[in-house]
Amino acid sequence: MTAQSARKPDLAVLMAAPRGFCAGVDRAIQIVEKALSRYGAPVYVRHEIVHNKHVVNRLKAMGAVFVKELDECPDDRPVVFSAHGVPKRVPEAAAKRDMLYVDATCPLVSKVHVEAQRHHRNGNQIVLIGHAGHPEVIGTMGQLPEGAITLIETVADAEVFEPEDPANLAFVTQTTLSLDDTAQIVAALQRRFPQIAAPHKEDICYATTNRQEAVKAIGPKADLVLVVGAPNSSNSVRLVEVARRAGAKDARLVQNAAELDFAWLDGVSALGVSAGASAPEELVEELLTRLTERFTLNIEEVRVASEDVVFKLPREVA
Ligand code: 0CN
Ligand code: SF4
Repeated sequence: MTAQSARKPDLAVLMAAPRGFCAGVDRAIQIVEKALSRYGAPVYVRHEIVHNKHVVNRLKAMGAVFVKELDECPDDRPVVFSAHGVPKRVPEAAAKRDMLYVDATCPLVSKVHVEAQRHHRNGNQIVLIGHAGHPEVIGTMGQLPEGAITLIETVADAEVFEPEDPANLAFVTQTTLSLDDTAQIVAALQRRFPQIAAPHKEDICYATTNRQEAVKAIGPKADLVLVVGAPNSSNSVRLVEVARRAGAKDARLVQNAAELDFAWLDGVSALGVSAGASAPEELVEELLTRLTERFTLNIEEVRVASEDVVFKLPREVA
């Protein structure tokens, strides 16, 4: 037996479950696919349908054209709005131009839009807990007139925020935040403004919650946690932070198997693996395949929840 054919070193791999696609992502991708088969190419898509290059490139190859803004689309082709939601002005502009548009906003994001509108009708000033510049935040803030919603990103923001009237105040959140960071921001707001109206049920969605809980379960046992996902994917980036805080010695985001650097695995005997809500399972499988080049994998799934959420498709493509 040569040295090369000697058995590869063992690597324990803890697979977080749930991981990867959520119901909102699944629905958004199906909307683009069905729009392409119903209306033919090109179908325009405003913003990355979900934050994943692999998904976007596959749809591009099928005839989808991705644009930043609606004014880049012709009047006579269908346009799909991404899963993250859009400000009200976007469907309004599309309707004015008589365009056929299909809204792939996740129903759980739309739910937050409805909540914000309800608070506004009730005369409340609204605090949105979220990250500036993220399309979901732009979309949620864009449901109401300018000034109706104040963005709060941190506990420090919550500590200095001065509402117009503390008795008429409500908060909503982005769906993909860290559960723990958000709880701290909410606690600061509730301490300062005990009357602040809260969501009936958490705005952080089930998929974000379950993926973070799963990473918390593997983090303490892992020397390294790899999260498959994109740098502009809020929920994926949160999983890396959650893994570190849960006790993983290191945690990294990888977009695909090619980004894996084997040097990261020096001294690693237990590797955790998860994937953001917009990352296809295929990319996770490719990562495992690349790992088998150097290691004998002992794979174990760590499941904290089962998911059976399915969202209906909009009538334009159903
Ligand atoms: O990665 P995503 O496309 O979006 P964010 O996590 O950045 O919000 O995942 C789908 C989530 C939604 C909406
Ligand atoms: Fe919807 Fe949550 Fe998935 Fe975003 S992460 S698309 S809010 S289910």
